[in-house]
Amino acid sequence: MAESFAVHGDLTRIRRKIERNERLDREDGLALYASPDLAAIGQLANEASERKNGRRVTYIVNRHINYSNICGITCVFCAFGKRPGEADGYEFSMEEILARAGEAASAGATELHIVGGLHPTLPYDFYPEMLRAIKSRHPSLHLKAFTAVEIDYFATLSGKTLERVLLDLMDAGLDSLPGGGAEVFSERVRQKLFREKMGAERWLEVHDVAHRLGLRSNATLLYGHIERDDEKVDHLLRLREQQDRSRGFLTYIPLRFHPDNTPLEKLPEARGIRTLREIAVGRLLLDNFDHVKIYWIMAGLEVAQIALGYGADDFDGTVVEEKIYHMAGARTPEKLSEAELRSIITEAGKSPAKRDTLYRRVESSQGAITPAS
Ligand code: V47
Repeated sequence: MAESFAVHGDLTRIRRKIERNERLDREDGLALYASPDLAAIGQLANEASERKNGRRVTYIVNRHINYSNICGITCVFCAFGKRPGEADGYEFSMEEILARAGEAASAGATELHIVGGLHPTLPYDFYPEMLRAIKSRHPSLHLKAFTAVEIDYFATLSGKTLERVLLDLMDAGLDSLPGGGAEVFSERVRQKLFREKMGAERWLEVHDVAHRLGLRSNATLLYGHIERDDEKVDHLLRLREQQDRSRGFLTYIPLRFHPDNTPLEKLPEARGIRTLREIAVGRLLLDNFDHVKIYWIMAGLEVAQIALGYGADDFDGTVVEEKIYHMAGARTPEKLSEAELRSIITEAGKSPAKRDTLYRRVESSQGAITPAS
């Protein structure tokens, strides 16, 4: 009984803080994870989302290109990366990459999302050459490429600074960075699940340098494995501090862990309720992020649609071909049409709006343009 009063009191305190435009703190974050009243938290998050973006829910026509899954390191949670010589390892040729870029451009995509493993033998020059080859053929495609982990690896590979690597890639056509590789900013979890990979400091440093060079980027959190609530709160607060400093994050994307085909496959899969809470808590703590994205590929379509009432204002995307989650057992399809995206958003009571990577409106041939609110 005493506990339920305390929990109720927490949400009342949090609501008051939000009404007074006061920042939520670590204690509030912990209370949001602990509260049984997910509906109330979702309502607060939906209101916060609508204050920023109205009833508009954006979507993007994009395509993912996972150019290779060959990777020199092993992360316990990852089903995508394969050691050199291992079965299921693959590497697209430049022709295959360009063919996918060409298909994306013909299908009306405005963005390519390009990521791969940490390939042990491809030379540094391969990466700027890949971007340059795509950009010279499709100058209007926005190239969102390489997670902070890849950028850090390119710096090691070339002996260059992060700044020099990013400048080389920008010169070749890089337009922004995706948000992957952050996982959970917890040294405890890193030691258990991804000890060969960079830690929080370096992930934040890559984004800091990128923002200072004028590149925008995204931020993620991988949830539903062995992480604790306090570690997720700390992760979100570090993202918020970084955003206060460098202002370059476009969107926050919580990513649901898929355990199949990994050593963690006995872990129970996080269900929809957990996804809705991650979206809502992210929306409430990250008051300096304009957008919260639901990535339907990992959340599942039904939950992704409901997340639009729990604080998500962006529904990513047409995607077309996806390997990271599908090698880890995701049962979602790999693509959606623009018409399907619009209908999912409309059915959720929101107003669909096509965007480019930088969240500028793009006219849609698929339906009436809804006014920006
Ligand atoms: O960093 C790896 C995650 C991420 C698994 O910026 C896994 O717009 C679940 O970052 N189960 C890559 N997740 C994907 C990513 C992303 C996706 C969509 C949009 C954007 C964006 C970024 O996928 C990795 C890692 O956190 N991941 N293995 C797995 N078994």
